[in-house]
Amino acid sequence: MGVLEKEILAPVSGTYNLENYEAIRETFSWDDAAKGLSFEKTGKINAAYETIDRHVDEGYGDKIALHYVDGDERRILTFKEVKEKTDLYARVLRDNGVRKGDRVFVFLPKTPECYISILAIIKIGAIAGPLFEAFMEEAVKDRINDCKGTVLITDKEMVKRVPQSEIQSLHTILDVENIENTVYEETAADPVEWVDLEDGMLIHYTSGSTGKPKGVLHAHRAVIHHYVSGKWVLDVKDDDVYWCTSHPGWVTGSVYGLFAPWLNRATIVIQGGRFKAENWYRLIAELKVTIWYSAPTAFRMLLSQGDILKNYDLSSLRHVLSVGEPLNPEVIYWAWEQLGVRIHDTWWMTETGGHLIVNLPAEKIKPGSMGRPFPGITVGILDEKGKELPRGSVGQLAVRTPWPGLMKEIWGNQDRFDAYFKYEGWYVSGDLAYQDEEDYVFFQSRDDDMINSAGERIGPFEVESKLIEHPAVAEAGVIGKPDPIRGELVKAFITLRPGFTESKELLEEIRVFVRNNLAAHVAPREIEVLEELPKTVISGKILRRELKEMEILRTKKSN
Ligand code: 6R9
Repeated sequence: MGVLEKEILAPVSGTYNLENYEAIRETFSWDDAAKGLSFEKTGKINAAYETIDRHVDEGYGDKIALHYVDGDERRILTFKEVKEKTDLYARVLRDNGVRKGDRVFVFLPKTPECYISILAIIKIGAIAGPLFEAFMEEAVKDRINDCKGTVLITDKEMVKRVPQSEIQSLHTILDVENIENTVYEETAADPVEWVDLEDGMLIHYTSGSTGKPKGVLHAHRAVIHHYVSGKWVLDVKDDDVYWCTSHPGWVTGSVYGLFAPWLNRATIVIQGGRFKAENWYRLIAELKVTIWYSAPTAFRMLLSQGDILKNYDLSSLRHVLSVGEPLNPEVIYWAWEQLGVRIHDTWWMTETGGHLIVNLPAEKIKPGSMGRPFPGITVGILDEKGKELPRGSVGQLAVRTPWPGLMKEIWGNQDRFDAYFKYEGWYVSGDLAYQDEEDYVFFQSRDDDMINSAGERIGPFEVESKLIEHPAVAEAGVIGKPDPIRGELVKAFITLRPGFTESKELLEEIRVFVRNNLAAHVAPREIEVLEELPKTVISGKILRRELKEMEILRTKKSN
């Protein structure tokens, strides 16, 4: 089953925020865990206040909140400066008619303004919808339309990908540059809107295996989960420099790129631009990054670049974490040998709002395992009837409800929400896994057709729908093809409409069509033309699973 007993890595000696996992599991309560947050004392909550303003009120206004790095550009903002900027943005939003509960989207590259916009929206009680920077028109439109977003914050470049005339609810588009140039009286009122723990704050769209992406809504209470997991799993301390490599359009980039580290008063790094191994290593060396959160696909790319890491002083790194897809043991061993650090895998989902299965820094790691349940979390491996299976058996990975980060709803779709809770008292993840005698959980696969390419969850349905909009494509079946670097890559099988013949140019044209209309990262890297697609007899559903098996069989033969 892949558990190699000799491959167990002991913790690196040091002092960690959580030293004794077994003891805390006995005594844990979310109420106790939330004690460092201010709403525990004041009874008033606002997630943006807790994340930034609280530190200013507690006397840490001059601490560096962020380092921004893009090419040769460098910027530093203190907590006080971030607070003042979120106040400014919040006032501009109010003046543009934004009220509590409204959905406001952010479509910006990874810049301080992107983070500040998200916080400003939440500060006035509205719901922030961060969009991934690579989205094209269609993806932007579908998401804003779904929850009837009214205002969008973007910039002069990205606004070109916003088809405003096709988004009826959207009454205002704000350019960050104009927001930055707005001036208010110094005496302007504090824009914080105090809300309930249950009020919505953040909506992230995530792919399902059928239908359009779902809008996963999180409530202000999620910051309790963000705060505690930031303290124990990220192990943030006051002198840390923390870098999460994701864009806030992905839940990792918002929860563990923004909320969790800042709730724990970390100095964070925001890095713009594309992935390049040299730049990443240079950044760690230059800013002396101590905590680094990234994804297996990035680690695999770094690994494949070989020795260049020897040119950089990476000795500042003390704690490294991974999320998004299975973390290959080879990668853990590479990091251990080359960087002298363990990589701590973490498992969670957009819907769970925060870490559920983790490797804590003071505990041993079993390469191949995602770790153990976070304190306060109970994992179950269930059969098809929802009955718990014994240790070692593979089944549906489920978690006892509730916990503070758990989503509040799927926007406008009760049925899709209820599907996660089909067994009384459990949240069913859609992943298959097993758990060993020491509680470590081992991921096996998704239970559906979802594709996981470079840590991005891609719904085959959305890609298929786009493919068949191309005049040459009759039908399409999209799968994840196993790939050593990306985990999976998007592969499309298509049939052609009469009158079209297969050619390299045509396939490239189809690929570019998806890229330009949906998003670059979902465009199939491979397209193969078939005479017909395998289908279920009764419902005529395209059998993606069969396509996948065929592909895997072929790959095996050719190796
Ligand atoms: C945070 C995030 C969730 C799905 C999840 C699972 C996969 C996440 C993983 C992992 C293996 C890990 N996944 N962490 N698979 N090991 N440590 O990734 O959210 O984009 O919603 O994806 O990602 O399949 O169900 P999201």
